[in-house]
Amino acid sequence: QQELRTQALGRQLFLFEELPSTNDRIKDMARQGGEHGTVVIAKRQTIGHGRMQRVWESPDGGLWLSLLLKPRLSLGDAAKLTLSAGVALAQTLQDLYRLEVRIKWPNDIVIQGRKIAGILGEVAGEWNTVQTLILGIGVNANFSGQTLSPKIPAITLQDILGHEVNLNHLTAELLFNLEKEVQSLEQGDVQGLIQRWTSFAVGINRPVRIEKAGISYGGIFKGIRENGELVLDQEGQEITFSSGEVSLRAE
Ligand code: BT5
Repeated sequence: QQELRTQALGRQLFLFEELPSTNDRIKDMARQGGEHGTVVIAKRQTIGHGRMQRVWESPDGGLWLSLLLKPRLSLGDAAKLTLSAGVALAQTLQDLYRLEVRIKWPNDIVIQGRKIAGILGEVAGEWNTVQTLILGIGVNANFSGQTLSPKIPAITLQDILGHEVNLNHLTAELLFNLEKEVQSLEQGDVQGLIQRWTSFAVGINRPVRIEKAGISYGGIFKGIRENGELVLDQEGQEITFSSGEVSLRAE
């Protein structure tokens, strides 16, 4: 906490040896009126969540963090905070470790084509009353990717760098960059966010394939709309996809 350079994010920080899921714990805190910027970190999670009931494997050595945000944003804009988290995380990994980081739509953080981190945005409570957003961020840091299930195409910072990283420092920089992104969105700079996101995107302006419900769509990945939808150009026809049960593959 001494390393923090933020105003709000991480000023309330709770560290646990083990939790089922940091997202679940911070949702409880949200219900009990937790403050904007509260952070929960666990050294390991026993049932880490991915999107759509998927499992996020969370052994010792990773950064498993959840954040409670009460941003001054409309519901629609608040949903963009998962994009902000992707940008902040990609920028942090690039700056700290000089790595070439990419974001694979909708929100996988990949290095050398393999997933190094994931983001899970959730809404806590009623949007109409208190707008509370939960951001869960998982970074494969100080463990070997071989500890994960063999079928998962993952990579870790330790695999790439050959040594462990300082998790406190990583956390402080991530929260600093994320706070900047939250503030820029609060100031209405959606275009800036889209631009930064696009600069990290896998397959932008290139042929990609989108798999959705067993159907494959080929086309040029033109970018994302303000609402985060992906725009595919199929021979002059634009089609859009929302995240969900959709996956993207660069050709
Ligand atoms: C995500 O889901 O990528 C969101 C992951 C969010 C994890 C954080 S950790 C702190 C907080 N607390 C939680 O409980 N969750 C958040 P999704 O896009 O659905 O990706 C899930 C898929 O990634 C799984 O189905 C696996 O194939 C793969 N996977 C699981 N564990 C992984 C890991 N450690 N590294 C890379 N890939 C993994």
